[in-house]
Amino acid sequence: MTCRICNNSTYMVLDLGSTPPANSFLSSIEDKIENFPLVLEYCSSCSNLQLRDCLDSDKLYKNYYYVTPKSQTLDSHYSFFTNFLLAKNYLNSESSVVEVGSNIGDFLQHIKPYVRSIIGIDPAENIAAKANSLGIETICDFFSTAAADNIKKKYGSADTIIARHCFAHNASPHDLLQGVKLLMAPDGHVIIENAYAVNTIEGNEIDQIYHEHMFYYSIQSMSKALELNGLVLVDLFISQVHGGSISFVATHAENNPTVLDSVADYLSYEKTVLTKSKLLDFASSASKIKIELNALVKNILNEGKTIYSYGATAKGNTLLNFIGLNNESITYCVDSTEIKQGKFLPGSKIKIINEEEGLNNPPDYFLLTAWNYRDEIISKTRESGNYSSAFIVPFPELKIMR
Ligand code: JHZ
Repeated sequence: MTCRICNNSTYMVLDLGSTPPANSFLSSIEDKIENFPLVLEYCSSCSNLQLRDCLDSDKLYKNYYYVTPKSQTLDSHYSFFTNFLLAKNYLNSESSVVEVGSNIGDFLQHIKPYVRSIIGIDPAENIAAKANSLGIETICDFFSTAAADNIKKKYGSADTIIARHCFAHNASPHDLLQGVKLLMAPDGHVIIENAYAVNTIEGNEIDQIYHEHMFYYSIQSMSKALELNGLVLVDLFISQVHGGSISFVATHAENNPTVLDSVADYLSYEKTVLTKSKLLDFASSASKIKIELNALVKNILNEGKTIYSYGATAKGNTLLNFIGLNNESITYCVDSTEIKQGKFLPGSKIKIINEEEGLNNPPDYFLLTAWNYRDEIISKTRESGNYSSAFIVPFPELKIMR
């Protein structure tokens, strides 16, 4: 295929077969759902990983089930991230902030005391309505050049545009960046946080691949995309959130800004990871986890023991569907998100129950499909008095934690 960032040719890295969209939870076990191919491609010109086939956004986001969970891990990430933005003056008490893909507004709620004004924009009707009901002004729309133009006319330019874990969710990065270019104040900044391709590859995180994640950004591919839209990468912030993330900081290229050393430092390491041989290792890790996890589950079930999955995550749905595990081997999936409870995971048809039910009638093993919250979820389980359920942690290497 042709790279959606730089127009050069790509090659295939991994084919995970055909799966349903990861957040399309079923209301009834009888519901039928369509599968779509999940194929990862690499462009060696701009070091960009992307899906070969992108689904129509309306299909993915109109009615959305991902609601930012209440989590200590996320709260402390918001604090580190905000401190970084304030310390570097990418945010200050005079900043007007627009957050793209703001979900129910948790992050905006967090930065509200430090800035002049906040506005969110999110395409999911149910999610934007929830944010507004919580007092966070949220426009219900996809961010695009047209949406940026409307926001600018109504509210003026934005000093800081923040886009956390949503840039990868759009098949047209150039349209998003043109929107940023239009909306951002002359001396403003945009901060784009995303799962980092280096962590995805090094951590064997094959489950980060699902239809919503159309791009797996690297410093090289993001720099290229920015450059093609009159913007320039000036700084970055690395964190462990969501399995390893990067926050790209960019501004208008015509300002000829200083590019901080952080960019060159991480770039040189990135180049040692995004290589043909490491991408091949990543692809082999998919077959390895498939064999090992299936064998482990089979042994556990042969001993007459039970398994629930923990976390009705988008990632988990890639894992279960790729491995071929379903409600015959995994009895329930436990999740704290109210609108997911009572539904069934797409593909595997495992019923989602709430955390209390999961803890009142615990299994012998939890398959930790929300492994990015590993320490928080294990501590919470132990603090509730459950010392009996072991946790199967699938990434970076399959292991059992007791
Ligand atoms: P979580 C989502 O991916 C969706 P997912 C999206 N596509 C994206 O890009 C990433 O996030 C960043 C539950 N939970 O965040 C709540 C508990 O039950 O890993 C959530 O359903 N108990 C936008 O879906 C799920 O786990 C807990 O204590 O792969 C976590 O979902 C905690 C902390 C969470 O993302």
